Amino acid sequence: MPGAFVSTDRIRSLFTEAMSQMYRTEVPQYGTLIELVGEVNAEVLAGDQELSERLRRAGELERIDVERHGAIRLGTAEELFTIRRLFAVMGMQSVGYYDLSVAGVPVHSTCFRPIDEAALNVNPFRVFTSLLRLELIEDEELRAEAAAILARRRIYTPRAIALTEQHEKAGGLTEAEASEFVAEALETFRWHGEATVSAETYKRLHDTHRLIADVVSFKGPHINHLTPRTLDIDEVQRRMPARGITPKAVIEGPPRRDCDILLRQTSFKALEEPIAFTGNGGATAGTHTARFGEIEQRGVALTAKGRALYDQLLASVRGEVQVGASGAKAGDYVAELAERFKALPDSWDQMRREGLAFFRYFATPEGRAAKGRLPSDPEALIAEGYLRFDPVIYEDFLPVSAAGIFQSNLGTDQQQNYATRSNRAAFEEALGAKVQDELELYAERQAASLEMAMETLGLSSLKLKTVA
Ligand code: OOG
Ligand code: NI
Repeated sequence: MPGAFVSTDRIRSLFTEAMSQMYRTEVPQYGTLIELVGEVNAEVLAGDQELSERLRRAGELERIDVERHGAIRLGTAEELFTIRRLFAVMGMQSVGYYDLSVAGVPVHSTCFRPIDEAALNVNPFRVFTSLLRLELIEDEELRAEAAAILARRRIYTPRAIALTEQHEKAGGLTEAEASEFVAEALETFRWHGEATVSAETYKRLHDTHRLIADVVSFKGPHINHLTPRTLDIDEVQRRMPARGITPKAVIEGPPRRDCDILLRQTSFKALEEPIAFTGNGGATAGTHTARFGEIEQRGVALTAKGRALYDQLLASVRGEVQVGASGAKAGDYVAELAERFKALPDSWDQMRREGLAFFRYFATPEGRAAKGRLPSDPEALIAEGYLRFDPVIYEDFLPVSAAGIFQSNLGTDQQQNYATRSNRAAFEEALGAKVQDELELYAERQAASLEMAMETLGLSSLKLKTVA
């Protein structure tokens, strides 16, 4: 039907595909990584019937192959405001606030991603989006200069903005508009080998913080990595060297477990890319490192209680064993992590009973068949196989892990402590919206699944203790 709107899910899928293709030509190692992850995922699924079944039930099996996250770093409030509108065209909203200044990185960030389960299962594309905090630069002159440089650039094409406005006004885009939008929006994420500054300015920015040079010196916020989701991160990491990829020393996040929690990630070093700096007598050549590779493995989303335990356990390990820049003590760290995390139960049912993680409930065929003569105790429903539950996958990021990823790709010599802390209000003002609370989103999905399951069983008034 000509003139009909396409879904935001479709626009997001088209965009992810276009981005993936662009990144594959820009960073050849990304193609190698995708192959490796695909190979390991296929092996894991073939060897683990229970996992394949669980992913199929959750509607996640199809999304694994297209599942990616990326990251960009923006320079100004206006850029952040506009990216929110642009991502909305693709059905992505801002979830979570991450303050990275505590880890010596002068940015604060959010995750843009789809919210509802159906949209997540079509394509869960997420973008870790950071905003530079110029106010954390101490040198006043340099701060003013960086602000002036950023004020001059236009990172969105006029057509991308026009189509975003069209989407806002009309409530959607047609197929033709959508494909034009995808091509135009992609321009913002493209790599530019020409800097907008001289080699001398770049050096001053770089000496203050490598990240500042990366944000300020270029025409746009090049996508700096695109991460596939693996079902066995340890195995992919093990096979990386044979493919010419050298990962960082330790995997960020929780240890390997039977019941995966949250998010485990590892990255490999940025490319050193040739850059042309501006100059009076013509361009001068130099190099810049911005882009890197990363893999992730996702587990169950934790409740506030589970998350507090995770944060506490992780902090205790990090307080005990510091992994050196060249990976010294990595073995001790991994051993200590595994040991301390024994305090967090490694069974879905125990995590559920203790209210540590979120689950999706569903009525079983046995439950439907026994409708009318079911036990009234919800735990009995579970024990007798009438009601089942599966983990709700964590769809977000982890600030401590993100700081580790930032640091390893910027060089570990740059630890700094900024006096100013978290400034969520300023971030939301720049964004032009509130960031959504991820815990609320998970809790809503859990509650909705339980309500539906109970209704199916004809027991809609009952609630599980751990869920209430
Ligand atoms: C983002 C680093 C964080 C993750 O997956 O936690 C990140 C960046 O380097 O811009 O990608
Ligand atoms: Ni990442």
